[in-house]
Amino acid sequence: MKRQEFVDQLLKRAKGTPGTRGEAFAPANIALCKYWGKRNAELNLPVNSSLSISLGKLGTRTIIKFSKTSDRIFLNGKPAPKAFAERLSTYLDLFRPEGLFFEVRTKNNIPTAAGLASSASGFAALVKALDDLMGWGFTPRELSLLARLGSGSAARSLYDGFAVWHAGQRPDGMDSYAEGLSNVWDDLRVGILEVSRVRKKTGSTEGMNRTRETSELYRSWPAQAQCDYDELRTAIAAKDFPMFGKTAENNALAMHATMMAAWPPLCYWKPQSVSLMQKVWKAREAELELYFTMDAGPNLKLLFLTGDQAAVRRLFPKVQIVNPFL
Ligand code: 2P0
Repeated sequence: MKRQEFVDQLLKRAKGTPGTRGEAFAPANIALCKYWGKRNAELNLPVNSSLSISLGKLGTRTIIKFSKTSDRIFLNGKPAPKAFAERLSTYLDLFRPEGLFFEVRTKNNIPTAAGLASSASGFAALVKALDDLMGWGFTPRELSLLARLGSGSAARSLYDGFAVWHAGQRPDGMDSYAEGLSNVWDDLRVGILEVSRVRKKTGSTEGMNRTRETSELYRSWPAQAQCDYDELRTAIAAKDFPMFGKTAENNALAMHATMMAAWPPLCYWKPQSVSLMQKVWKAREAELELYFTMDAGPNLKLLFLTGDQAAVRRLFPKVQIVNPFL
């Protein structure tokens, strides 16, 4: 199935009529059980289910209107870079009424320094804003199916707090949606440790395709991801922080191991990433309940509870701390 067919099928369920303006916010999210590998690239269907935590008020706000002559895309108040604008326009083609163009103004309130301004909150905010403009009246679940086509991880950014993205089994991808979990973990904190702001050489899509095609270790990934997903759900329900942290950290390291075993090898780490990991391990040996996760980049995201916040700040004075449930 082509993505246009997928969209057309979904749009049959749309209700209202278009207005003149749409606006929405979506939070960034950090995967605790990672999405790594596509079973269908056209429909952005993942190999495994994933689970994430949103970053509260940090994310993307987007305003969308119709435009007469051409698409006009702005990022953080300036005309967007060409590659960014083209990616959005191509995505908007899926929803474009005949002869119409869009004006999109999108802003990230995630400090660029955090290296977190991602496609996840971007595409989630865009589909929410589109829903507002077009009057579709879609549920978050339906919107997650559309956000997924823009960027897989965007499916999870439709929700605050914990979210899961079901891998699904259907070839048409209609069961590969995300949903929010009602669990709230008030004293959970995410700490962002920036190592580098430099744009990565290998994007996630290319990275996961290469890993899936060439890494022998990737064979063990789907089973580990399923197991970690189940353990995280159990740990979240029980608020078992050691189990939660251990599973998230191990999942991230296993994902990176599959990449390093790819060819050509793929390593998103910098020397400083490794020294920060070692600092976390040493702190844990000294009984601090501190864990980390990492995405397709060199930055670390620390996981800890509010009771240890002062100790974490002492160890990492530059850490940016986020309350995911604010
Ligand atoms: C995640 N990542 O679950 C994983 C962990 C990076 C490492 O989702 O190809 O930008 O657009 O679907 O969503 C980043 O990949 O990839 C990602 P596409 P996306 O958060």
